[in-house]
Amino acid sequence: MTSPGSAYTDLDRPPLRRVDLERACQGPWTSIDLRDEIGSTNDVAAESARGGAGSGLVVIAEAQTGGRGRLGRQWLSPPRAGLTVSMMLRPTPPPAQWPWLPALVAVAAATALTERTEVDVRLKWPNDLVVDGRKLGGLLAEIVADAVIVGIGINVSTRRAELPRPDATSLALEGATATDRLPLLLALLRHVGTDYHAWSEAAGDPATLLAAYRRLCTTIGRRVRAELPDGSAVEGEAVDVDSRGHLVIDVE
Ligand code: BT5
Repeated sequence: MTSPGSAYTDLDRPPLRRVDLERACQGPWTSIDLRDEIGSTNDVAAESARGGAGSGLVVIAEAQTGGRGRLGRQWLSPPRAGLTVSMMLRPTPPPAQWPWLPALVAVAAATALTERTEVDVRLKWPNDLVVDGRKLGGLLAEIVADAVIVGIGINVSTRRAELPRPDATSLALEGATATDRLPLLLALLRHVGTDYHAWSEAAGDPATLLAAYRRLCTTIGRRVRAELPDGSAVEGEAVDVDSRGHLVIDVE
């Protein structure tokens, strides 16, 4: 008989256990789907959404064979080295406010990870988790069948040689005081749950969220180069993230 992670060989990377995750089912979280190896947690969550699953499903994979980034890019992570999680929500605020959800999850994730690991996790616009400019995690949000799916990948015990780019990092590499995935995952879901509740109560008004996002966003104040949809590019200083979530660049 096999169960998720039963054949693991790396003692630094124990599997998550279904029984420990049951306590995550509170607030908006209604069910947890823990898988050993799948293509992409976002795809499994999307399939459930299309099948009519209720709001609050969390899909977690120990390994992904087709982890996706944005714009057709890949997300790569060795089995159990990180957290690869998708949250499926059917928000009550109007759909015009739904694009705020990835920012909400990014803020909650940075807050939860910093609280648990003492690593100063910040955001790079739009939704990368970074430590001193190095990429620790990323988010991929999609709207499927009246549901928002926010997927997040976080490097936890990933070693330098396992990372796909020199400017990527993991909590272990940044000297985290804790690298147990279970408490990190529970803290992440708790923070997202609390912030989601507040945002829903505010009918999707992003004011509180935007203030927290601005505090955590290291892109503001930096020189940036932005590629525009028409193929051109602009350079300048990023001065703000506005109330639509757009990065404001001073090109003077
Ligand atoms: C992202 O895309 O950063 C979003 C990543 C979302 C992954 C999660 S895992 C759970 C859920 N299920 C999925 O299938 N996806 C989500 P983007 O900004 O496009 O960045 C992708 C780029 O980051 C790649 O082209 C690589 O250069 C780099 N990259 C890939 N894996 C990485 C890793 N583990 N750590 C840091 N950088 C990585």
